[in-house]
Amino acid sequence: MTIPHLTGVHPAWLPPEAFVAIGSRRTLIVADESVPAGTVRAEVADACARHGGALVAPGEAADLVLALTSAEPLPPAARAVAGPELGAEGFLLARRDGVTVVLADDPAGLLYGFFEVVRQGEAAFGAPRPAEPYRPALRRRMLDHWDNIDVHPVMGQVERGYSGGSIFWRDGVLREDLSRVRVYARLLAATGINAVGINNVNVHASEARLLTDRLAEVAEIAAEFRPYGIRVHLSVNFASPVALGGLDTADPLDERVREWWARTTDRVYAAIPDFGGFVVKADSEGQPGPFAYGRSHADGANVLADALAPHGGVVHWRAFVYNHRQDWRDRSTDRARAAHDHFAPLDGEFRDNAILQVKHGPLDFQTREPVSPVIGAMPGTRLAVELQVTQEYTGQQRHVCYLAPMWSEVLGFRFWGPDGRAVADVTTSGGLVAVSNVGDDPYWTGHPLAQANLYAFGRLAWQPSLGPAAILDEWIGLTFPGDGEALRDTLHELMDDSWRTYERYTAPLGVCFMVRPGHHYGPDVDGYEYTQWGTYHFADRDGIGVDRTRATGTGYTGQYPAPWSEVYESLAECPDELLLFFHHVPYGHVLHSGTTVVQHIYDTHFAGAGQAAAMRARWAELDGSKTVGAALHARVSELLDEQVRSAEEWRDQVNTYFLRKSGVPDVHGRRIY
Ligand code: GCW
Repeated sequence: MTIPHLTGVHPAWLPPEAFVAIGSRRTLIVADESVPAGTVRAEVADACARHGGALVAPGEAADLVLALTSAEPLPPAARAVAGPELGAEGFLLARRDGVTVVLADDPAGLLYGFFEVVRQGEAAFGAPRPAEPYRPALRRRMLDHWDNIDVHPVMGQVERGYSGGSIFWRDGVLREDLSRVRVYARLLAATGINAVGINNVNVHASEARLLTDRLAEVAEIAAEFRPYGIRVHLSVNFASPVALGGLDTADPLDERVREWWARTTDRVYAAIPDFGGFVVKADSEGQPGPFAYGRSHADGANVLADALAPHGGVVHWRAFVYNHRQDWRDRSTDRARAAHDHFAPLDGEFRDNAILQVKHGPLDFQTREPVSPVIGAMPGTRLAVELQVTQEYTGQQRHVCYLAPMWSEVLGFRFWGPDGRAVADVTTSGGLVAVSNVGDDPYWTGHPLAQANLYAFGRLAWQPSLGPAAILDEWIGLTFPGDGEALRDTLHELMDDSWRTYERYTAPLGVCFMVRPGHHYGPDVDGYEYTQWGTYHFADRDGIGVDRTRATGTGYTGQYPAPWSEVYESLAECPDELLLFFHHVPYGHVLHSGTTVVQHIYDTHFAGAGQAAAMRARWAELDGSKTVGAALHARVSELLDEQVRSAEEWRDQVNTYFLRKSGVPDVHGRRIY
């Protein structure tokens, strides 16, 4: 195998410099050629060819030893550190007697150990250090693409994609040259990702056929991911037995339907023996599902799980099920309740190889939501948390918005109080999934700085306890090697707090939405207020917010265990940043911060837009040609212009709206329209 190097595409966090430390050393690899151990050998050979090092034979002196514990004989440097069991993806990293050792039980562990040495660079060849085991905290670390084969008339080719077209398909067919997919796989493996869903969960007609007569395309894509230890998943349409199989029903309890799924899945595995499994969006926003047959979502998921089980596959079944045809006049229906209402009663009914994939918040990837109560309510179910790396509601890759701080909060949330388990502990077997932000853009992610979100997602899925600033630091060091402290400081200043900055100039205090309907970019305070989507803020002349209490509201707070059921229920205890998610309050309500709700809205919107302007000014001070490159610098500058414009638009619309509604003037007398 050869390592592909693309021209005209940004190398992201794997530029040639990232391989200098390894490529300039003598490296001994003691492993067979099985996948992905063979990849490690090819990687080292490629790095050595560029940087003057060499792959050496057993018995020769080496600076770096990469070995599988099963190798015989194990080189002395490796034998000296061997010990603990490392598991399928774990590895051990040590340095003694001038030799750096990576030891793994399994080829995948060797691959991750190799990329850990890449990440550490020279530091991996410094002072001696005892053997340290590395193991992923979460078993499944997955990216879902919302790619279509065809260009959808409204959504484009990639639904909620802000980085151009699909890297898989073009003009209705699989791309002839898939080397970019291979490079993508390499980037993902370097962050620890081990699964990818390749097509949109809204499965349209052409894409549905990937399961059957277009399966060869999936096999080709899987072949590009395989060398990097990534298994491919397919989003499938629940009604496939009807649409593709010619049956008159997709009832999951109908024997013919079960047989159809089993047979069809057998064929998939005949073509792709390491196929990962299915992803399903059912009974959601118009997608078909088991409700049509009076069956539960456990019935629906289990028929697919049973078809996959003999092959070791899993089904990711999404919990994003709610009534998207709600009447806005109906105050008793609360969309936030829906996933818990539907799924919590089914706990324990899902097969072991069915994973319930739950959006991190109860609504829809908003800038600020509480953690979905479903995650704390299903101890007998394998749960995966779903995040959006693609920035649908967080600036659409036109705004700088580094999302790792939000994700860390989610993963660290403790449903049962400070001594209870965190979200990351509840999801170890199900894992972490995110919607990818990648397209055929030369920078991969539209906004070059949005690469950091993709990188951070993988790293957090591997080790949720990593700090967002530390991850950003890694990303900066790898992506912009040798650019020094000034660039590092600038990027931290721009990015560390950018999620909170975005929050400041958009929807306040956890009230959510206020975006333009349809494309979801930019402000429209009442855009969704009188629609069917169940996303309301209820602002009137006296106050704002959604009463989700048990006492007087929708009862949503009761979906949390104590202490949160009490904390969120209580106006006095509810955290400021989520106040309007849980309570309807007068504009004069005083927050813990000491200001009133309406004054908080004015203050944060002026501050947020001001911070966006400060980010632009900071970036302008940077000499692009001497640091990140002139082209990247120019692209970010242009995007920052748009971010500043958009932040001002948000500020002025939101502030004007609330001044007009409430009649309460800004105590600082700033300009509101
Ligand atoms: O956030 C919403 C998006 C839809 C998406 C849906 C989902 C794929 O606006 O575009 O559909 O969520 O997660 O299924």
